[in-house]
Amino acid sequence: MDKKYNIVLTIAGSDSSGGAGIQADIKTCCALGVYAMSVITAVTAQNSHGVRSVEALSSDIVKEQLKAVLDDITPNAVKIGMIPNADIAEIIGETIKEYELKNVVIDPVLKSTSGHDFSSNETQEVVKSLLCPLSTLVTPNLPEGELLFGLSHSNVMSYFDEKEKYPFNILLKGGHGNNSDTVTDMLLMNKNHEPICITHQKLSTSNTHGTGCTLSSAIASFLAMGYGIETSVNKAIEWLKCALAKGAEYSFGSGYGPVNHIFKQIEQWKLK
Ligand code: PXL
Repeated sequence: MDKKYNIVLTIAGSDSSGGAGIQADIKTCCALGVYAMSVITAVTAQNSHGVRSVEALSSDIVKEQLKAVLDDITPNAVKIGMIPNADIAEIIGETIKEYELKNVVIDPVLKSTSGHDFSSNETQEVVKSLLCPLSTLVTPNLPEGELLFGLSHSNVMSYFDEKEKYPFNILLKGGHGNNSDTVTDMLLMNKNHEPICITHQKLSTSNTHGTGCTLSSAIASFLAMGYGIETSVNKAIEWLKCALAKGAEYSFGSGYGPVNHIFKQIEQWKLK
């Protein structure tokens, strides 16, 4: 028995419709051949139209889940998604320190694709001051980058001018940008002096539910395999582009459908 899985621990909320949150994370890890462990922070009731309600799990059960897995199994990477309150954010921060977790990717989930608010100012403060400095990469979209860090496409250089303010790497995702044809994601790395720009064609689809969760867990999966940050980001974007293109072919519910996490499996087994 000398084989070892590449393991990602996802710490996130549950999406009953299966396209985002912990379900998207687990599907992504499985599709990329990585073993997924999951610590659930909150449960949402939602469908393709939006979030009907959210209930945070107690801090105690979140802590118990984290302790149970980490006392026994060391993940190769960690993805952090929905954090429903500041207490849970603090528990996650203490856990990263105590277990010296590596390759931590934080997707600062502030709103769902359908516009539901997931985070309070108090939680955002803990995410910014405690969690981000403990992470390998933070993956805000443009509204999150602006709100959390005051960063936008036009002032990204302030990341490099004030590095002491940002002791972590950021992938500023451009999907909410104004350009109708292309999307530019910017990778801001502490070791560099300028952004690495990744520009790709914008895909016309409303099946975008769970895009952010899927990208961050794909990055965590590639980090878990041992790739560096830049390679992991590039590979994850390439894979997400396929999952989005393949997801665009499907109708699912009557609102925002999910990306297609299982396109490879459907192809491989020639499923109908
Ligand atoms: O995509 C953000 C997100 C994260 N986590 C959960 C969600 C969503 C969006 O709906 O439901 C649980």
